[in-house]
Amino acid sequence: MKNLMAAGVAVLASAGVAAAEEAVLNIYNWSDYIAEDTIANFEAETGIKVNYDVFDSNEVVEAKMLTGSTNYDIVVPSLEFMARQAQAGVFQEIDRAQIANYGNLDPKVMEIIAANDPGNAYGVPYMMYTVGLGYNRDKVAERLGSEEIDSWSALFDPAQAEKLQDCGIALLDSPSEMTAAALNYLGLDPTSEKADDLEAATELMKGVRPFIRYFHSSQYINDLANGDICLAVGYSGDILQARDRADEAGQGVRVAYEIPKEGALVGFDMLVIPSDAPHPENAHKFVDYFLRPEVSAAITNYVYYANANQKATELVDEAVRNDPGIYPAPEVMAKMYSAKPHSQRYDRSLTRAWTSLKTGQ
Ligand code: N2P
Repeated sequence: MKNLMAAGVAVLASAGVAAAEEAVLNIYNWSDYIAEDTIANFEAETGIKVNYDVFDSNEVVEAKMLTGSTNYDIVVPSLEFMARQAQAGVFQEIDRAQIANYGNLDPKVMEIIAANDPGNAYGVPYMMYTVGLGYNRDKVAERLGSEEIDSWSALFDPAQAEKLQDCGIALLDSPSEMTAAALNYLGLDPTSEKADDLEAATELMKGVRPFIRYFHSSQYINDLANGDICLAVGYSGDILQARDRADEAGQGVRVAYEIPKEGALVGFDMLVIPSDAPHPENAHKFVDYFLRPEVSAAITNYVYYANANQKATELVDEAVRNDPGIYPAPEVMAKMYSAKPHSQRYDRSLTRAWTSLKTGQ
């Protein structure tokens, strides 16, 4: 009897500890990357209040993570950035025992990710993206003679970029992703860290620098939708969201997304939990909620990025599932490349090259 009592007290005490975590969850995610009701539904169901902040740059996230004490419970870096941060010890391991829906993740995707997150210890894939070209069909047709763009030459060939200068070209303010695109266009390894290759890629971009209106990693969504720019290097779903915003505005702006024939970057953004997260149990609850098929599918349907939840696919709208910009065909996938974590040394050179490109010095 006494033992039973003791066991009961122990159970109550552990329940007390679990309940002691404040009903708060601090999330730091990419902008335009969640459905309208994802957070509200989670809050209503769990009583957990979510503070939701957004960013549009891996470099910004990395600087914060490496400084520590961010107060975030969930952060969403891209895999190649996450890998380096994990090595620096800033994340805690995902506790699968707290995630009943973990088994919904596609094992093939998890295996690919494991190359950069051994054993899938630290991250759960959120969404997959590609980095390609978004453009205004009519403005491009007027200037380049076709309303289809199929090559990175629309950007990297100075003769073509010059023709698009007046209607506005925007580049991602992402040294890693822009430089990889330039390397790939030159026929070089997009993950090369060789000094000569970086110089060649930077020179290529400098050749079209006079025709670039701005460098920014989210502004292009509205600008494409409103017809204020005509070409953007951007993230697949963001450009497809721009296409929808343009349609909804009804001003006749037609936006398209293209994975150029030379290939493009494919990547994964990863849900991770910082080591010093104040609410790790709530973070696990959110990851579990996200991995419900209907929750993953609703986000994909809204933001136009593919997810790695194999049980969600049948719930994804047919138009989304059949959109080659969201779920590229196997022959297109074969031309895609992924990024690798940079060495510190390369990162410094890359930052220097990027600054010199942007400032023109
Ligand atoms: C969301 C952009 C996510 C893709 N707006 C870049 N990691």
